[in-house]
Amino acid sequence: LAAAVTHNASKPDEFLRPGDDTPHIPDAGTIAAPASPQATAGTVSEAIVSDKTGGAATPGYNAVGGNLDRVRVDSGRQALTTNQGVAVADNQNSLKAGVRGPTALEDFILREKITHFDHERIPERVVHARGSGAHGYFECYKDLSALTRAAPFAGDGKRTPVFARFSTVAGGAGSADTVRDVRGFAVKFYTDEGNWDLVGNNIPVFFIQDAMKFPDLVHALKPEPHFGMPQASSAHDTFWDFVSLMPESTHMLLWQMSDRAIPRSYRMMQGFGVHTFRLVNAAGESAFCKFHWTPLAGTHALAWDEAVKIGGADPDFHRRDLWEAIESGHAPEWELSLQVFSEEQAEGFDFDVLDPTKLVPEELVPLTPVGKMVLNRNPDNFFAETEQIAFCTAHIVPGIDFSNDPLLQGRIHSYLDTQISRLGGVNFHELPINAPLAPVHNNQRDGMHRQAVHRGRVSYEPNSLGGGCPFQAGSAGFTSFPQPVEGDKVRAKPEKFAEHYAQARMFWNSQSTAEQRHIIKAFRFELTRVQTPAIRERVVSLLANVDEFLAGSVAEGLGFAVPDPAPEIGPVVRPVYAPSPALSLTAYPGDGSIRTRRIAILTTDGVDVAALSRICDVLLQQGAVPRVLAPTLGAVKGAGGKPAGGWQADITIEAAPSALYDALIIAPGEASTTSLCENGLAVEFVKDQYRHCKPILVIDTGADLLDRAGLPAVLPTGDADFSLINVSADQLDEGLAQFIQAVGGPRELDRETDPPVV
Ligand code: HDE
Repeated sequence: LAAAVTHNASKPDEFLRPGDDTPHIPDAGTIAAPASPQATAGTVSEAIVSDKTGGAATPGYNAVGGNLDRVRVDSGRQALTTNQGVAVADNQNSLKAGVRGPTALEDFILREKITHFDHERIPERVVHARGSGAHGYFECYKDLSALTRAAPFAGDGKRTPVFARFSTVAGGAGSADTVRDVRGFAVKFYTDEGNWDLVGNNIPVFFIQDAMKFPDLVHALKPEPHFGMPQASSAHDTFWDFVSLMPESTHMLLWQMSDRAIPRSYRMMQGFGVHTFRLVNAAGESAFCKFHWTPLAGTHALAWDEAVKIGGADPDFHRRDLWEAIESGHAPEWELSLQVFSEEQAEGFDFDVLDPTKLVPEELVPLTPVGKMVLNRNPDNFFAETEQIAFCTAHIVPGIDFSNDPLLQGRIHSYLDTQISRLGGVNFHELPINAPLAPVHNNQRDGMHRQAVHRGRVSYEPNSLGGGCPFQAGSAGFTSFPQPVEGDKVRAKPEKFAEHYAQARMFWNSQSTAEQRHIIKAFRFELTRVQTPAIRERVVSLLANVDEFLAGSVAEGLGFAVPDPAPEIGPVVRPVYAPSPALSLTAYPGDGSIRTRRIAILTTDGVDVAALSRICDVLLQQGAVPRVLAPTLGAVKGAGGKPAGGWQADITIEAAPSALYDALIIAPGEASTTSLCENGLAVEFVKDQYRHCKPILVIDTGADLLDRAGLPAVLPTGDADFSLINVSADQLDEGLAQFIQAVGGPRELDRETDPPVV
């Protein structure tokens, strides 16, 4: 026995114990070079490869990076240790009584390792469990001190570090990104006067008017309790049962059934603070305010069929997209705008600004751009940062204050409370990602996982033994806006809360024809999944109060006649709104650039190598991400089977289906096209690109694949299809120019028919 456990350097093979001789520092290993020549010039794949070399984020890249520096751990050239810092000689074998004997209880190394592992998971967020985040900064355009004393707005060009987290609502932490759902849009500002969290969504209104109903809403939305299905989906009976009995949900339902709920990217969606907030200046004057984030990349959505297919092909689609955009240097940006209005103005509106199921139309109060957010650094560690970040609507700073919106009032409580079980105690604010950059001094003490080492004997105030410190900040500190309050203590709602359909109708009337089509189809899909006929009918009875055509189309798709409109509770004054163009996704096309857009280039042996090189060069110049797809990995050969100058497939057609790309180019080459025409996956690829209304460029012989896929030459309307570009070999550059314009513009939604012809 003694011989077996004693280290014997002269018999290295007796027991397999790597590293038990001298400390062994392994090589970093060879990291595969990017597959194709085009991948060497600043593309996403290159950025990811270089990231794998373990390069640490540049210290000081933004201020919060500095804050995290003190806790960053890089284990390069370091020996493995226990959590007590004791070097571990053998990380392969547990301590045994004889090589074939039982494991010794004294093996503190094994026990520490397994115990830690057993407790690696923490509860996921009860909602918004699935999310992705990044660091960056907010830059204020102009000093806004006349309006608010909030630190981020306190100077021209002032920068405040931020961490933003985007999320779905319903699904668990491991669910797919592209499900139909509202998206969370939460931003933590590490201001020099403390942390301010703007915890919003990508839709400006909400399902319910009062916090009292939130647990009911979430219970109805989450997987049904008896069998735990469905995951990450609202298409089931309990959700629709609940909302069909809550007419105040109708406005939000229209947004949720719109393309907003299947964004192309987190980088391409708006964000909204939803509630009415207050801004307060140094003189104590206050105005109401709504917060809007607008993506500079424009607002873009997926097609539903595409979103479903991406869910299978790459459930991390949005997470990967955000990560890759930042790694490749294309930092996403959003402009922050305010809608500022006085209390007197608010009283004149025909809706109540405290009602979170209503928005303030831009026609009533225009948007004022005040700054921009740039997300330029990925987290070092998903768990430490994205998972442990704790947003809280109660985190406000001097210059920002709450309104009496009853939903917001409930949120102020919930977010701090939920962290106590999620993050294991009251000291979650000390986790590096949550710690403010502003100094923290108070008399709160102890509790689980306390990090701060408070010195001195004083932990109370007032005190004389500590010189009265920490002292009250007086007017320099946070002071609640002294809003006069009167009235009986009641459980009730203000009168204007009773009207539920006017803004839903405004939203509907503001949508493009294609957007309306998508809303109808989304209702049809969701309600088809509902098993209880009475619930389907009740939902349509809500829609009957919004628009006849909408209700009629949904009812027709479900196979019943439009029921009577849902009855009103009491007499209601219904305002009439003109369409508001800002409510359509088409209002924010972006700058027309194709930066970060993923372009599939279908090839196989026999491809025209010169054309392939030209295509990739042009796309890379535009900042796009071209990917060479072929039936198998390995070298792609040119005409006559000649080696094609180092061209390799980046990925196979089988491993990366059509839905993962924004656009398609079928590379020319006679033999290549003939072989692709025989490949069902390639044909399917082309069909899906067409069905999802994405640009397709075919050059020369590539056109055969269009015929094989049965794509119509013109749109169902009879008009030319600008996004289906078919050019001869000598028109390659003209074809590429038109293709780039099509990729940077909106999708060709006129291709859509119901059901699809392709
Ligand atoms: Fe949340 N919400 N919520 N919510 N919410 C949470 O907090 C809650 C609401 C939103 O990336 C939870 O830390 C109540 C509206 C986002 O970490 C929880 C009510 C809006 C995130 C919670 C609402 C949101 C959350 C779960 C009604 C848009 C994710 C875990 C009274 C303006 C933040 C957590 C992140 C997360 C409660 C309604 C947005 C339980 C009680 C309205 C973006 O505290």
